[in-house]
Formats: sequence, C-alpha cells, structure tokens
Amino acid sequence: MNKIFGLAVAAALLTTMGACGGGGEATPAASGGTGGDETLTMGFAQVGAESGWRTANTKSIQESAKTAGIGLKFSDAQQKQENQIKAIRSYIQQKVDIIAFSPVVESGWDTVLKEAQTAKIPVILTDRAVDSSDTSLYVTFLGSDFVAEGKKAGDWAVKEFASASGVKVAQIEGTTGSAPAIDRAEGFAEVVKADPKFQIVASQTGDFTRAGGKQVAEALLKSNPDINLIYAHNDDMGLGAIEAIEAAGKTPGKDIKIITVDAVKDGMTALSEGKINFIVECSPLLGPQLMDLAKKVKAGETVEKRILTEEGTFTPEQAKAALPDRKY
Ligand code: GYE
Repeated sequence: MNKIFGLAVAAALLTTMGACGGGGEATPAASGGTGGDETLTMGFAQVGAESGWRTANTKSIQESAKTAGIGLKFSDAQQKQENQIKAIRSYIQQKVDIIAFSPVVESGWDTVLKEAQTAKIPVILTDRAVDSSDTSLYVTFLGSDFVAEGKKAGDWAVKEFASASGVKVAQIEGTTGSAPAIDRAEGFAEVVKADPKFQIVASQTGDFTRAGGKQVAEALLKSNPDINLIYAHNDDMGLGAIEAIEAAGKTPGKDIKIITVDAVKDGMTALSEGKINFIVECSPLLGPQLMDLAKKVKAGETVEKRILTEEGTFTPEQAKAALPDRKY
C-alpha cells in the first residue's frame, strides 16, 4: 500500500518544465536548425523542499534554466534516496543530454551513476557530494566547502567564548549521511577540539527542517538545561530551536548562543534581532553556474572537477545591513 502510494507520489513529482513560453509542456532538445535556442535538455533530481535554502536553490535552478534556454525536467525526491534514484533512471530512459543532481546522502550512488555512464549521459553534481571512489562517474561537482563552513562556525565560538571557563555545546545536525552534515560537524569539531573548555554534550539530527530542529532542541533543553551554545547545521533548524528555547522561558541569543549555516532571509532576520548570534553563509544560487557548466559539457569542453562557491559570514550588524538587498 505504502509502496504503491510512494510510487504514485514519485511519479506525480516528476514534473517537466519547458524553457520557453508558459505552456508547461516538455520541450524536447532542438534537433539542430537555426530557430530554437533550446539546444539542451537537463534532468535535475532535487533533494526535496526541506529548508529555505532548498527553496531558493530550486528557484535559482528553474529560473536560470529558462534564461539559458535549457529544457529542464525537474523532480523533488522528498529527501529520499530511492526517489532520487528513480528520477535519475527516468532521465536516462528519456535520453536527456545532462543529468544534474544534489545527492541527499553521500553513499550508494555507484550503480545508478554507472547506468548513466553506460548511456553516455554526463552527470554534474551540485551542492552535495558523493563518496564514490570512481570519480569518472561524474564530470564535476559544483558547491560549497562544508568543512570550511564548520571551521568558520568553530572560529567564531572560540572568539566569542574567549573569556569563559567552560562551554557546553549542543549540535543539531543535518540529514544523517549527507555531505553537509558530515562536513559541517567535522570542521567545527576540528576547531573546538583544540580548546579543551568546549564540550559537545549532545549531537542529534534535525534533518535540516524547522520542525526537526525544534524537536531536537526541546529534548535537549530537558536533558541538558545548562547548555551555552547551540550549533545548528542550517538556519531552519536554528529557527526551530529558537521556538523551543522561548517556549522553555529562556532568551535565545543571550541565555543560549546560537550559530547556524545558510543565511537565508528568515535566518538573517533572527540574526538581526539578536536571536541568532552568527551565521556562516552557504549560497543556494547555483543555477547560473550550473547552466553554464551544462552548456560547456555538452559542447565537449573540459571543466574543472571541483568548482567551489565563495561565501562569507554574518554578525547581527552585518545582517541588518545586508537584509534589504537579500534575494532569498
Ligand atoms: O545548508 C540546508 C539544506 O545541502 C547546502 O541543505 C545544502 C543544505 C543547506 O537543507 O539548509
């Protein structure tokens, strides 16, 4: 029953988007000629719609495909690897020119990636990495350095608590097994481990969602009421934690300091209000670079194997200044 329902949902989610006009019909790749500028079809298997970051990322991909004249077939896997694999297989069957996807977790992709390779369809990874040892299975990986993000979070904590004698930290992790959850934890731990006053007293997944962050924080506040710092792997989980802290009669940003990653509008607003203390930026606006890469790959040009996005950090003052122009 559940399986059938799941299949139906997955099928319904495999929507197609034409790049020109508003007809909503799938537009096949142009068969040469001079008229249409749509020369390429991309199948994109998105993770889901779990966070503000993801919503902005999806918008960026859909809009830039239109601008670039690329026919986009888009699917939302609802954070389930099996749905992403199904979507990729359906793109292989449809003989798209390029497959791009953001792998929900790092492992378990080799079989489907080999199927794409056999069908001679190049794969571009965006946002999240895979742990396959065979790097010939994808042409390039475009996205952030999540370990560096974790280190930036740790660096801020070390400075902020410079005069404290002991710091109890609770970590709210992203989706278990995902590249950003693994790497953001690693980067942060590397920095705070060097300073013995930091103690990570709890570390649990909130699956990158606001509801998940709230739930984890509620339990945390009961088991460890004396925590000084929450490090949440994204804004949404930090925002959920704020709700839990306020419900427990404490002041977020004061009684318990909060660091998050992403810098989406809602996170930046909470930062400007002092409820979050520091945000490490992670840009979701990968669409234009992805479309550019797709065109290059289709044209047979070589592209770099790893393309990094550049990001900064925000304090409350910087958030106030940046908010009026923030696009997401
Ligand atoms: O930080 C989080 C989203 O993979 C970088 O996924 C992305 C992360 C982002 O759910 O908000």
